[in-house]
Amino acid sequence: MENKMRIMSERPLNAETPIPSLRSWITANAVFFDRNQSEIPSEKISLQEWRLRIDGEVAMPLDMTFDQILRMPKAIVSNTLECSGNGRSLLAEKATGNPWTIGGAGNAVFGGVWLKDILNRAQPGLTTKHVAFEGLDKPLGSAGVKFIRSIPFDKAMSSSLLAYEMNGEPLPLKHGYPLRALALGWTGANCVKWLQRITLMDRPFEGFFMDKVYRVYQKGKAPEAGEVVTSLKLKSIITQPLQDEVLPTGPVVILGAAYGGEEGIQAVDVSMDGGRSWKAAEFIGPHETFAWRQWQFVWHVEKEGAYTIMARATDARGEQQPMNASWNVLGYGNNGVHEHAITVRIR
Ligand SMILES: Nc1nc2c(c(=O)[nH]1)N[C@H]1C(S)=C(S)[C@@H](COP(=O)(O)O)O[C@H]1N2
Ligand SMILES: [Mo]
Repeated sequence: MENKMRIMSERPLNAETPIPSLRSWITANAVFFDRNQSEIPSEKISLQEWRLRIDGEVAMPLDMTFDQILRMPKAIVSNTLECSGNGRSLLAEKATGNPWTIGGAGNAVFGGVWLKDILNRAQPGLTTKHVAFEGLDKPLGSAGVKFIRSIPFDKAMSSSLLAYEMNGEPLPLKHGYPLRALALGWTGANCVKWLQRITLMDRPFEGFFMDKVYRVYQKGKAPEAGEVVTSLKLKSIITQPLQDEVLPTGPVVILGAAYGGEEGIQAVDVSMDGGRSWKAAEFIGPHETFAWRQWQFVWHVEKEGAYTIMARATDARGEQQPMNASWNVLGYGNNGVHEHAITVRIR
């Protein structure tokens, strides 16, 4: 299989990571998935000109230079980023949006500063409830709506990062150079790229990207009334073998990754018989709070035939990944075991 990005649209650029590249704990920048609502800036903004504006419900509005941010205490955090719509094309019932399979997710080591350190400098007011992020990407289409998203103040103060480094390199242009927000463990939509302004608010930001999308709702219902997507849902993916692969009898090494956003992963079980029996997979590689856990299972198979392989994650609270995803109009958060099963042929 060719190890190339699967491009779903060029303008805006939406592309998923090839499955073999999901087999390492770190997803390389060159193949990290791309998800954009707008036009990626055509060239890197000059760091001399760049400013980060912090305003709204603050005693001390700020215009920070890049150099000031670099001189603040540094944080290095691994985080699995996933697009809310990842897995959408694997749903049994169609849903509108980019046809992601499993490559709308990746894990990276980000370097930057804690958002709380920046917000504290601006002295948040007591009425602050939400923190809105605005990027410098240009809207596409006639509506011309900017991608602005807000997250609860608690999340901003407890576990959010402003990243300028990704996997040991300056944040690549496509991924938000020079600075992006990361609500750790939350879906990509909460992680605004090309950050230029942070506004503290006494309520959630209102706008298309807050009210009409990134909400979980059913047919005939108003998007606004649906729940906003936040933490990644508990999920496991199988990265080896690939769907429909033909393999010889003998040991088959099954590889995968499991993640649960803010919840740690405790176990992954695999089934080769349609979910009748389950066996524990073994974790391999690093174990960090907001990062996925890589796992493997060595399957000794002697009998030829077609097999369905399933993986099911259990989080630190003992909650299990659902056997079937709960469907919604925009197809967000597909974490069904069945939806992510693969079939292989042994001969
Ligand atoms: N400024 C800006 N930030 C953005 C977006 C965008 O279109 N513009 N897309 C969001 C969505 S929906 C996702 S899934 C992630 C994708 O991040 P990546 O392209 O670095 O993988 O960025 C988020 N941040
Ligand atoms: Mo997304």
